[in-house]
Amino acid sequence: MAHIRIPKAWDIPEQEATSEHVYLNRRKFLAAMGITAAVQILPRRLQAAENSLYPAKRNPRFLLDRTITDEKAVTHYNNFIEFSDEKDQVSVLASGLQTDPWTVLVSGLIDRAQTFDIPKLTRLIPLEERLYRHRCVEGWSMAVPWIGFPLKALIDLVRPKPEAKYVRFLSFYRPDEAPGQKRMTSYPWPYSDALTMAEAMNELTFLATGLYGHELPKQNGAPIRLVVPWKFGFKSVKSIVAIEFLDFLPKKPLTYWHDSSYGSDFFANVDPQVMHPRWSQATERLIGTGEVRPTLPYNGYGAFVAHLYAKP
Ligand SMILES: Nc1nc2c(c(=O)[nH]1)N[C@H]1C(S)=C(S)[C@@H](COP(=O)(O)O)O[C@H]1N2
Ligand SMILES: [Mo]
Repeated sequence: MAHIRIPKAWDIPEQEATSEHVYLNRRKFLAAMGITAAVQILPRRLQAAENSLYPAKRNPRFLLDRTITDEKAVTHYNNFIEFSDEKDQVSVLASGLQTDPWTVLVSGLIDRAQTFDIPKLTRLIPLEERLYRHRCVEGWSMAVPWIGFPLKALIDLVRPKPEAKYVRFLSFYRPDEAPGQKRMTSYPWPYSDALTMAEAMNELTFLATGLYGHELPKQNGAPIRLVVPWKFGFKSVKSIVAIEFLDFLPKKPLTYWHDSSYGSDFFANVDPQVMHPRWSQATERLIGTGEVRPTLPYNGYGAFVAHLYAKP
């Protein structure tokens, strides 16, 4: 974690006492002192602190070549097959998902398996906002202001063993809360996907807990989802309950899109020259405006990731 300067919270002038950074710094101060019990006996203060995590400060390193997509479009045009394969139904049906409490089990090739709840994670790792392009294999794209933290920050915390070659992300299996899961019984639930360790450690690879200045809505993968902006959207697993470090790549389950031979290799990097079996990927349609643009290699993130795939 970055070095934290701890101001003397009790010295802060009255007029600043309710501002966001005071809450943030107070949390960091308590965490740095190891005073988690003090936080637990102050549930209302804690809640205030949770809310103050949003909005988070924008990281200026990640720039867009287009305007941010209208929030309404991002939250009402969703792929989330646990609920429905109809994009406009997901936001309605996802309301049945119970996201509080929620834990993420981190296990596999690490010294000690650990369970994190979302407040614990967001207390340990500072949140930031990043503007990323999002490209679905179906040929549409969005530009989203995510809030979260780099996956690398979590990896640094749990310290996987050197044998770890892959990281796998698993979503929930709750057919009683997710009508798509109940109906589509032949699909190998839970939804999952994986990255190589090098991909997982790349600075772009992000775990999002929010968007547009607030917590993630359920339809976008609350309370925590992956965001891998140089790959097709299906790699960005939503509503993660488990993260595993592995030294092999499990054959099944991968994703719906892999398993139903939707025409993607394991990497699924955005590439304008590789055709989907049924359509060209040369262009993309921007949700919200309908504008059509040429698809960029690695979705425009080649400077960050092309070296990962360089042939010797
Ligand atoms: N658990 C889960 N994660 C998922 C999916 C899904 O069906 N279930 N769909 C993927 C696909 S195909 C895309 S394009 C993105 C869509 O994310 P969004 O609705 O937030 O735009 O989520 C990805 N993550
Ligand atoms: Mo997608």
